[in-house]
Amino acid sequence: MLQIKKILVANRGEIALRIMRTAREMGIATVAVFSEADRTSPHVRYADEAVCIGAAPSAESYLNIDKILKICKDLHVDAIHPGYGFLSENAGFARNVRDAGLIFIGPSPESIEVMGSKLAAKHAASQYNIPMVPGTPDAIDDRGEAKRIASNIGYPILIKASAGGGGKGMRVVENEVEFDEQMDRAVSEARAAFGDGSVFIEKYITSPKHIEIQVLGDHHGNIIHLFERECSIQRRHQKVVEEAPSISITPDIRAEMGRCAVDVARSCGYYGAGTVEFIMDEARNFYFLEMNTRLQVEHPVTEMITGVDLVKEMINIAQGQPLAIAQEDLQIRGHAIEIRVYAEDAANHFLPDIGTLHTYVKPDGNGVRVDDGFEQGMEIPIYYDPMIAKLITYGEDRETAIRKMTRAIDEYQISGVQTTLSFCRFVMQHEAFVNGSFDTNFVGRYFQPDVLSTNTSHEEAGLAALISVLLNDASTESKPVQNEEVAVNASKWKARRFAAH
Ligand code: MV4
Repeated sequence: MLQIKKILVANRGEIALRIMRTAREMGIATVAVFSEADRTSPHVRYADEAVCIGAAPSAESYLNIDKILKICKDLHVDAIHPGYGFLSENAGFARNVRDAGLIFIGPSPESIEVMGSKLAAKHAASQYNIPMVPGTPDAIDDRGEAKRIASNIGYPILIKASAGGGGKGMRVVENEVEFDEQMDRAVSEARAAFGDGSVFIEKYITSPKHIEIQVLGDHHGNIIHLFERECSIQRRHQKVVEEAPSISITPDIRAEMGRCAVDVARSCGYYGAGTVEFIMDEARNFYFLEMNTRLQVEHPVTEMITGVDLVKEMINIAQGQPLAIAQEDLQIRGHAIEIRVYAEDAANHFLPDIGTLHTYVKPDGNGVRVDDGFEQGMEIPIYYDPMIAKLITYGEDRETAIRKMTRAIDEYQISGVQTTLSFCRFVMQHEAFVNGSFDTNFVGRYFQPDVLSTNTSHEEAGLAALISVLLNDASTESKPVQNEEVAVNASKWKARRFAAH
């Protein structure tokens, strides 16, 4: 049996540390790569070896494929774990890794490619009996025909980019009058963001719950699922609270959704860890949306309720071992909730709030897990995702997990930057969250900044927006700005960065 002896983690922050910890438990040596902004990061100190790969911007460091492969060669690395984000769903990278004679701890480049296209994913899944939202099976090239299909489905409909992710290139169309205008927008947005203007239509499910299933597949054709995660509490496609199991599904739905997820994975010959995304409507009909071919941010809640170390399984799979767990061996034990602690000011339009962690004291105690990559005194770099930590609580049932979360949030001491902790406390105490009657509209429906009763400043937001226009800084690999709120967000980073120079 092949034995991985040294893993390079092509990532940073909490997930790099998370992966290295499991590697160490398995007796595997670790190599960290880091940018100039991350020189003092815990993941760099934790690793057995660490190499600086370049300047702070990701394009010059964490996304530099040639440099990463060169380091692997120089340090006799056997395998690369990509974590999430960065190169994790880059089929070309997975192929480069394979061609360099190294092991990519993840799925095949072919699986990444198929699932990276929503239309290709649907085509693959259509070999099996998997419910999908009514819509067009292919990219739209004839608008007349598309409009006929839309009126057959019934408005509102949703136009989606096949290459899309995170809601980009997505447009709701309320009626046929709006069709052409929204189609033009979706196509140009998709072309700008992904270099691919292919779009398709689906019936718009207005109040869905977002439920995803964790799967594991090995190189021998075995695929299992590790139940669901409920991820409906999100804001502008950024998840804020995740939990397992979901309060909204029955054992029968769970079994059927699990079967569907395994079939989706089977449809592309999947191996490694993956997540199959579904939406569920008010009548509890669920539909397959897409598959994420990476380890996800919210994987810890699944680990807590199953007792499975997902990174360990990923490494064993990559070594060619058959899955040691059978579907029948798995059961749900207890309840886990994760909140994402972002350096954002929830009371002020969730503006990213960079700065120094003057105070940073983590909660602890029974049923509390903190996955983070920062320490007191460190600065939150402006170049990357502003997530400081993931706070996970585990208890015998949902009520216990919620109580533990509220207690842990209150113990968490962070000063120097504003965080989403107070917002998460608001969620934990909200009746709709507690009784499970929430969907993906939760934040928009129930949250107004003044419920946090802190320093809301519309003036500051307006000023930041103005500075944004004046600066027009193109030095970051920023995503296309889609709406006013995102523009304001981007601007505060720039304003602060500007002030620092
Ligand atoms: C949908 C939908 C309603 N109807 N598709 C958002 C991102 C992408 N992963 C799919 N998304 C959605 N697709 C149909 N036919 C609503 C969403 C959606 C959503 C999905 C999951 C989690 C949060 C969301 C927030 C807004 C919209």
